Amino acid sequence: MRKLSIIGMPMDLGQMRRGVDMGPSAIRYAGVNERLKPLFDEIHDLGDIPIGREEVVVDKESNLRNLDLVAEKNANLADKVDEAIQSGAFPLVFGGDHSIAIGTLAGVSKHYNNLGVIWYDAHGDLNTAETSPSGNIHGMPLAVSMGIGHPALTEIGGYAPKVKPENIVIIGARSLDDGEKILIKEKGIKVYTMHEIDRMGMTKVMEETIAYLKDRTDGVHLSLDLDGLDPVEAPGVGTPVIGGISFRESNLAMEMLEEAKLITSAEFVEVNPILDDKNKTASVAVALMASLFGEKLL
Ligand code: B3U
Ligand code: MN
Ligand code: MN
Repeated sequence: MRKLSIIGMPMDLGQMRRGVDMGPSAIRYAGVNERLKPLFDEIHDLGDIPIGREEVVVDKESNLRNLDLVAEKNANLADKVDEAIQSGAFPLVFGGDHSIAIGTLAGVSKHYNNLGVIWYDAHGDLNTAETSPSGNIHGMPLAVSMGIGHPALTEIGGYAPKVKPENIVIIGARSLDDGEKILIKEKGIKVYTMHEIDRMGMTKVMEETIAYLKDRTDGVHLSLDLDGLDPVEAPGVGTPVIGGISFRESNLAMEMLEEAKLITSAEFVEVNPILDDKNKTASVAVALMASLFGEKLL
């Protein structure tokens, strides 16, 4: 039986642009439940994790904006994701800014010995308090999940790391900070920047990604930041970067992942309806989910 659990994470504390907390609503408004319904035996929408409207706190000393709240809320998300998996469902999380991947991965990874991660993003999200230009935790979740960062974040779920560097594939990168580039080289993380996507084409990129992860992992989490796509097609994101992946390439990527039966959990993040054009970005997210879960053109 194919069962899906949807969890909304209306988190905007990992960055400074408000409105991304409305991402889960925007995705639901774009018709996600109806669109995915024919693709599952059962869909349980578990609603949203409560976040609250506390004022933004900048801890100048740690360079980690809203550390305590981001940690607390992600621990709640981790529990919810863990429960969903225990119930036999595929967990699908709607963001929210990308700091929520810290909680999603904390909930997912305990169910696998060798979790793989596909990080579909314009950014590396590999900063630490020391390397971050912004202090925004949404620029750090991949480093945190490797066990690099503040213990309040790396230890969520009571264990670290959640993922090994050699089990990570980053796709779509085109805005990497200096510290992130160093970490990528140091840890040997596999990265397909826009350069490789342009040169090789998305088909080859996905064939290689699938072959690479299939051998070495026992489950693969897809963490899809909508800013991985080009801002022309996905304008409703907080930090758009020109020269991104097209919708067609992204849709193909989702179809290839579906064919490979590789993905065991997923999240779609950074949808900000305040910055969007008639909910276009949420609709793109829903279309990509449909392809990921097996909707066919014919
Ligand atoms: N790398 C920059 C910018 C950034 C990261 N993730 C997003 N933006 N969405 C930072 O602040 O860490
Ligand atoms: Mn991101
Ligand atoms: Mn990004």
